[in-house]
Amino acid sequence: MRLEIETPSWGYGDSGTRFATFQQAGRPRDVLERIDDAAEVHRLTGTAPAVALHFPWDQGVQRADVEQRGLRVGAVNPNLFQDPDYKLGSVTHPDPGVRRKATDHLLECVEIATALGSTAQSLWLADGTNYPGQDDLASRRARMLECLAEVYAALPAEQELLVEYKPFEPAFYATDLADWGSALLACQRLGERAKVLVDLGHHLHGTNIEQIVALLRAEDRLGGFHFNNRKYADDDLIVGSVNPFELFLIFFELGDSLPRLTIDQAHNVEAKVEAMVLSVMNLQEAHAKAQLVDRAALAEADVLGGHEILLDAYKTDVRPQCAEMRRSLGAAEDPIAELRPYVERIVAER
Ligand code: RM4
Ligand code: MN
Ligand code: MN
Repeated sequence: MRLEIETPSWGYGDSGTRFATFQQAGRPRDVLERIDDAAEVHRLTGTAPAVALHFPWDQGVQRADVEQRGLRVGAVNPNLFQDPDYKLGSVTHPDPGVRRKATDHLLECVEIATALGSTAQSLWLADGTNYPGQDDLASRRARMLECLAEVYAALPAEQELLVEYKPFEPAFYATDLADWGSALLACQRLGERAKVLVDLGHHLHGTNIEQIVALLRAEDRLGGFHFNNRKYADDDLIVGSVNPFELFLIFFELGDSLPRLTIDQAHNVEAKVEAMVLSVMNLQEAHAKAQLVDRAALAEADVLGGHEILLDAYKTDVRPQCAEMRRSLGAAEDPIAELRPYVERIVAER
């Protein structure tokens, strides 16, 4: 019942691949309708009380718009990846004029977060190079740190700067914040309210994400998550759909101290609101299973005994208890069934 998930405004609008975007019937026409969808996900699941916003995509939204719908504003996300000026980078760009523009956008997002009552700016950089020799890697990092230090200095005390990493895409040779280590070192330079954000789709194959979680948590630098699932790379599929055991192990490492938990998904062929509801339910179940682990017995167990204790918890069917939990929160026992009238209405109205 303690679980609180932020759903992303950008996860409700149309999205696509590099090949095509398929429009969905009932898709939101503006930011207010995206927030309506987020409110419906919360109404049905009981544990999605915040909506993360992306600027300038959500430009113009007011705090009251969000609160009137029974939600609060989650993290504010700047956009440093679409303007043509950012072709060769944003805060790492060789041209100081472009770096100024990027830094000003981040500073504007600090003000937006303040006005909306948000407690974090969540930064993802698309910056990187495609060819060896294209730019000087150390200089790019120095430029980035200078810009981020200016932003960090402008953060009010109640705001955190969350720093996301990603190994490749859109850059295919050297991404400027490619892994948890690059992000952590940047955060340590900036200050204690700079923390690393772990997006489950942003790792190379074989990476032990739960170990990264344990390490960042021990350093008090785990700022939060972008939940999704992947088979190959940044696939942005429904969290828990491909690798539910990994999700369970992440919640096991988190234990009782839950950081900011945000969904970051792009549903291209599946129904948007339904996919978001399923994602929240998968998070509820993974969290519930992790709570079942007998930690006292685990501390005493031998090699395979410990493994068995984890599997006992993972193999428990917690769906009835999660349905009961939702009911006691005033949400839906069967959210997918109860979603249908809302979908019929938005398809007709929009
Ligand atoms: C990126 C990254 C960011 C998200 C954008 C839209 O791959 O995951 O968090 O804001 O996509
Ligand atoms: Mn992300
Ligand atoms: Mn991503």
